[in-house]
Amino acid sequence: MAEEALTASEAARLVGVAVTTLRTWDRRYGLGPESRQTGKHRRYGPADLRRLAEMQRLVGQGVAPAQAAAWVLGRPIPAARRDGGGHAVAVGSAGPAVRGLTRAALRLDAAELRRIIGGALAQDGVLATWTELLAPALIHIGRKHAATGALVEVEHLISKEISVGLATTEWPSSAARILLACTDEEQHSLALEALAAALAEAGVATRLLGARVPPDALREAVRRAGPDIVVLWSQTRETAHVGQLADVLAARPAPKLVLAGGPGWDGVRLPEAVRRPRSLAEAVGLVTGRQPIESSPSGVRR
Ligand code: B12
Repeated sequence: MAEEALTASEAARLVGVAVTTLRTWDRRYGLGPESRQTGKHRRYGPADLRRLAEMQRLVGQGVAPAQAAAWVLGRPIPAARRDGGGHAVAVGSAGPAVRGLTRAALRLDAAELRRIIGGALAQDGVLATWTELLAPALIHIGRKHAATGALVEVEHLISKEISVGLATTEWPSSAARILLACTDEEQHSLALEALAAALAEAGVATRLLGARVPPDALREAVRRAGPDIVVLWSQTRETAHVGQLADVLAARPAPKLVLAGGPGWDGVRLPEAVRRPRSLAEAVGLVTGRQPIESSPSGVRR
C-alpha cells in the first residue's frame, strides 16, 4: 500500500474500483479521507486506503455496501435487506475487544488474531476470554455468514487461531477422568476445546477427542478410558445423536456424569440421567463440582 497521500482517481485505481464508486462511498457512507485539506483536493492516506480495500473486499464477497461500510467504520450495522432483516451483525454495539477481534478476522489478519487471543487468554483466563470475547465474535461472524453466505474463510481462520490459543493452556499432570467428544459428523469443536482449556486452567485434565467422533470410536474410547464424566457436544440438530448418549450411559462401568452440550440438543428428548449445561461456566462447575450450579431438569429441553 502506498505511503504518500493519493488523489481520488489514484486511490480508486489502487483499490480496484471506479472513481465514481469511491465518491458514492464517501457521499453515502462517509468513507472519504479522514484528514480533509481545506481549499485543496482531498487526499487519501494509508489508513484511508486500508479502509477502502477492506470495503472493496467485503462488497466483493456480497456484503451489502451499507453494512460493509458500517463494519469498516466501526458503526452499528444496519439490518440487511437480503436476509429479510433482523440478522445484521451488531458488531458496532459490541465491546471494543470483540470489535477488534472481529475486524482482524475480517481482514484475515492472522498475526493480529493470534496477538489478541493470546493476550486475552494470558490476561483474563479461558472462562472470561471465551465467554466475553471469543464466543461473541464467533456468533457475530456466524450471523454475518448466515445473512450473506460469505465469510467462510473468515470462519476458518478465526477458528484455527482460537484452537491454537486454547491449546497452549498448560496441561495438568493429573490422570484424565473426563472425556470430551463431538457427536458423529459434528465439526464444531471449539466450545469443547474451550471447556478442555478452562478445565486445564482449573487443574483438571481431560481427554479431548474433538470433532466428528463416530459411534464405534466413542464406544471404544469409553470402554478403554473408563471416564467418570463424558461430555458430548452437538452444535446443530442434524448431529444431535441421542443414540451416542445412550451408548455412553450403557457403558460398564457407567460414567458418573454425562453432559449434553451445545444448541443441537435443544428440543431433543434426552435420557433422564443426562445433564444439560447452558454455558461454559456451568459446564466447568458441573465437571469440577466446585460451583453451585443450576442445571435444567432432564426431559425435553428448550
Ligand atoms: C466456527 C464455525 C464453523 C467452523 C467450526 C470450526 C471448529 N473447529 O469448531 C467450520 C467452518 C468448520 C464450520 C462448519 C460448518 N458450519 Co459452522 N459455524 C461456526 C460458528 C461461526 C461458531 C461455532 C462455535 O464455535 N460456536 C460455539 C458458541 C460460540 O456458540 P453457541 O454454541 O451458539 O453458544 C451458545 C451456547 O452453546 C452457550 N455456550 C457457549 N459456549 C459454550 C461452551 C460450553 C461448554 C457450553 C456447555 C455452552 C456454551 O452459550 C451460547 C448462547 O446460548 C457458528 C456460529 C454460531 N452462532 O455458533 C457457525 C454455525 C454453527 N455453522 C453453521 C453451519 C450451517 C455450518 C456448516 C453446515 C456449513 C456448511 N454449509 O458447510 C458446516 C459443517 C457443520 C457440521 N457438520 O458440523 C450454522 C448452523 C445453523 C444450524 N443451526 O443448523 C451456524 C450457526 C452459522 C449460521 N448462522 O449459519 N462452522
